[in-house]
Amino acid sequence: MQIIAKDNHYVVVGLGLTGLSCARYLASQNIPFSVVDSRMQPPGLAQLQKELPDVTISLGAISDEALANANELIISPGVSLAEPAIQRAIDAGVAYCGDIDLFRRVVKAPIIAITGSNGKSTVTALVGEMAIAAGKKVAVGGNIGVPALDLLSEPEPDLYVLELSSFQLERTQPLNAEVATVLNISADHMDRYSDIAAYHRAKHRIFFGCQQVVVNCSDTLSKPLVHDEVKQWHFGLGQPDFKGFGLIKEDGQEFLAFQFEKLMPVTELKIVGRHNIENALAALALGHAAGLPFAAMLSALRDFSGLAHRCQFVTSIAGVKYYNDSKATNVGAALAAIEGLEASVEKIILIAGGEGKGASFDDLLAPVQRACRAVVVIGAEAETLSRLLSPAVNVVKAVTMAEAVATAKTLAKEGDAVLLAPACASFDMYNNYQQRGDDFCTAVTSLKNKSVH
Ligand code: UMA
Ligand code: ADP
Repeated sequence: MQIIAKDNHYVVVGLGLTGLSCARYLASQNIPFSVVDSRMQPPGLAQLQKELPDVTISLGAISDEALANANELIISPGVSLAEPAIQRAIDAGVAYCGDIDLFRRVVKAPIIAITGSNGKSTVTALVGEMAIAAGKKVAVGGNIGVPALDLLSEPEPDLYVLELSSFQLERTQPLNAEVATVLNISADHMDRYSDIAAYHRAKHRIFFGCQQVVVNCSDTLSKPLVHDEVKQWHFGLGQPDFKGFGLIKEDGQEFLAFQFEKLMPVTELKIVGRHNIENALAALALGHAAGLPFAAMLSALRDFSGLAHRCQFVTSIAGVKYYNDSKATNVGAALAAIEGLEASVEKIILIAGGEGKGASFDDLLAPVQRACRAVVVIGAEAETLSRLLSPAVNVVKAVTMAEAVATAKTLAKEGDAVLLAPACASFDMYNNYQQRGDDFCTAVTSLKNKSVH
């Protein structure tokens, strides 16, 4: 493909949440643009036609012609840069970026930027709550759900807290964040990256141009390569040292701590599991780097009861607790949920399965053998999970979530927990993880109603 002339207009690729936010932003700046999406019915279509009826929209297979004359492509995170038409346009010299670049070009307030394989949303939400408790005007968004461009406002807030995915970061130019972190790295999105090194490279782009970094001292893959003048803070579950956030143990009690100072007993946290203690420490480190006072941060930590679909307690039926961890969309997250719960219950009945994203499930085997009484498998990876886990534990297949929950109930004994932690994406059965979690909660509630009557 030969580029002959640019016609000074932008092409927004993808018409989901991000595409819609880009369209609104470009329209507000009177910048000419068109929109393409490979789907015939992209989710943002009706809204865009309602808000901006004059915009040209091309749906279905993305053509070279639709991209060729663009001044710049603004590519949504769900669209791979390896998509053939995109790749051909890039090879032909068409400039491209993501919504985060458009955002970065116009904002002046400091950004706290958060990525990692797991814990991003929890830490992002926590830092946002900490900033509010400190009396700051804060805008929280990105991969957590509100596209960055929808955060723009006049006057600007004091602070932005952005959750960023590898998909967003892989196409973002230097972000120049005030504070940046990669919370942890474990395999995810292996259907999109050639290997873990490529995924790691995408994540670490978050550090480009940052002033301060927060490092997980127990995850070497989270450590950035940055200049000496970049301030470094760290967090981990061990005893903290200089510039570190960690745990101090005293008289059988654990305290969140900064350097050599105890901050608050761990028992005052409402969020459960060791992974959430790490999340609390990461949030403290990020907030401290951004200048938030400890009193406000600790008050926010005490109040924070966690986000829906993350180790969310649903209800108890006949002495069995039901937990919705639908957001455990990879193996690392499912492991954290199992490990976070196992100490407080007899045994776990795990509901797992869905779309595997090319990951290996091998790391599940030992923890499942140790902590689970049985596993109910669902979705596209049901057979693979069954083959792996059935030598170690009772595995039962179910077709629907209602069947999975009913089966789990028959397998559970008093004192157990039924845990939905699929270790997979939801797209084989649902639109998203929220819908899957809601389906689980509905099935649990209706079982409870039946067992009461
Ligand atoms: N798609 C097509 N053709 C297109 C455009 C998109 O088939 O032309 C498909 C993609 O392959 C993808 C889906 O549509 O499966 C959505 O893609 P999108 O880029 O339109 O997504 P948005 O609606 O803009 O939502 C995105 C993030 N989604 C993804 O990165 C897949 C949302 O994160 C994020 O909240 C939102 O921007 C606002 O920033 C969701 C997510 O699943 C929660 N993120 C992944 C994760 O957390 O693991 C990275
Ligand atoms: P993300 O936004 O990165 O998906 P969330 O905060 O939404 O992370 O948590 C998703 C799931 O990941 C949780 O339900 C839990 O199972 C797991 N998880 C959360 N924090 C951590 C952590 N620090 N380490 C490992 N797993 C975690």
